[in-house]
Amino acid sequence: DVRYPDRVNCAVELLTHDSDRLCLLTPDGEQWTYADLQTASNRIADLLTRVHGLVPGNRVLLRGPNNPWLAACWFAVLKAGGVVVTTMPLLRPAELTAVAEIARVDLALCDPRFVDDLRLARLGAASIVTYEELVGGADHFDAVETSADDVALLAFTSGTTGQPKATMHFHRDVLAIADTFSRHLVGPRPDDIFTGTPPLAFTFGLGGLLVFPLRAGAATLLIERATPDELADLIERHAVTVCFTAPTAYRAMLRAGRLERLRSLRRAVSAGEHLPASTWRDFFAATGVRLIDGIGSTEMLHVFISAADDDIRPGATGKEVPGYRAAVLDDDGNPVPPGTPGRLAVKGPTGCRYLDDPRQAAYVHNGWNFTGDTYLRDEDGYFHYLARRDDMIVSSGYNIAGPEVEEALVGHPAVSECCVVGAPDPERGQIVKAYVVLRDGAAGSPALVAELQDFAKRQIAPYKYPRAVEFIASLPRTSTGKIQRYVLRQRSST
Ligand code: 3SK
Repeated sequence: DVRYPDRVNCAVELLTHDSDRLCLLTPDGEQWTYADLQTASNRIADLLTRVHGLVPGNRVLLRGPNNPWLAACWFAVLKAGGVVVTTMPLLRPAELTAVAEIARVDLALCDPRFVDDLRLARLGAASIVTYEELVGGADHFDAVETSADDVALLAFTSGTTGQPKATMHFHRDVLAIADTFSRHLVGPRPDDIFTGTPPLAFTFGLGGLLVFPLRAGAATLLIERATPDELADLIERHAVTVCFTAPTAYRAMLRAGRLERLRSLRRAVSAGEHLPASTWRDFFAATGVRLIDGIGSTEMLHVFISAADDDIRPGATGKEVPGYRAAVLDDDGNPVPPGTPGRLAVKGPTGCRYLDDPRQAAYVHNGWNFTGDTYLRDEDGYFHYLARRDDMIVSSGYNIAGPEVEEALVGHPAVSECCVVGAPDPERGQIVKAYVVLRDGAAGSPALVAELQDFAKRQIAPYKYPRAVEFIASLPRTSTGKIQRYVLRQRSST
């Protein structure tokens, strides 16, 4: 049930558990109980209101890596009735300026190790308070009785186009993502230990590493930074049971080997990018864990199509998460027959509300949120990802989904990862071009290009094979790890 009382503060709801249960863990062995987090966030909320003049509705920028301090500040701002604007730790001054201007922030709380770039940003009248300065607050704080429809978060998306937008999410939305996707697909238990790599500033990480574990009274290991190999070590050392990360990290863990380190995992969620069937199968064969794929978006706050356990069909994203409806529509907004590609549209308890941004009209119409993805729904009701709408390549009249070609190429032993885009071509309009990152030890050569082209032709219709292949050192990514296809599209057209 995703109906909540008119007055609800999600921070209060998430912290209402046995006070001596373990709540936050760190790789260094710090352990915070629910009582510790309650007290730390009360102290900060008290200081924010008493010393820094925060009033309900004020917007507070948070900057720091995933750790208990960031979590305590997140809860403090919400308890004080403020709006949290969590930023990616990797953002540089110009990007922080854009966030502060769009969100019109009133105050910034910052990890002292990350304050230099924030000081170089233009924050208007907002002052910066570092965690070290957050001392002397009272242990007790009466949380503001916010309305369920008060804005709790401004989450930023730069999408894959580089143009930042703020999305507004209410207190009830924060609870709804836990009571839909997490409850029905992840099924957390109070004795679970969660971990993963996405920053709390990315709503995939916020849900998976803070909201979902705490809604269930479970614990979460907050990691500031870890390579996939280090993540596997931490999973073993802390007997982690639920992991949230991206397909790239699951593939890297497979390559790193020693998969017995993942023995404690009972759930592993993959999102942020399409999960190829080959990655799902390889991970299952090596660990016995069935990856839970899902599509979510910052606009929808979290995952709205997914599948778990026996419902999983590798390669398909899944079905609607209980509470959500999804459809595949044509350009006039009519449903297309099963098996036909179209625009993915979704509605549910959460939805897109851009802050002061005309792009709202393009995202939401007739109550449907148009995510910008091209999908098809099969006869059994499973949704299959084809491409982002602007990733469809039209070559000699054929529609080709870049990710399908990528999926074919990543199965080659020399390929670590790749991105396929359309490159302008005078004869065909566009040709399929693959940017390929090779595995350590493999070397790019004309012979390897020909081999990759043949390899692709053996798996997908030959007209989809990459007529051009370029080897590159790494793929350009956003701070949330999504491939910036537009950068490669631009590169391929120059
Ligand atoms: O943007 C995404 O890919 C995403 C996936 C899952 C949950 C939340 C988000 C923002």
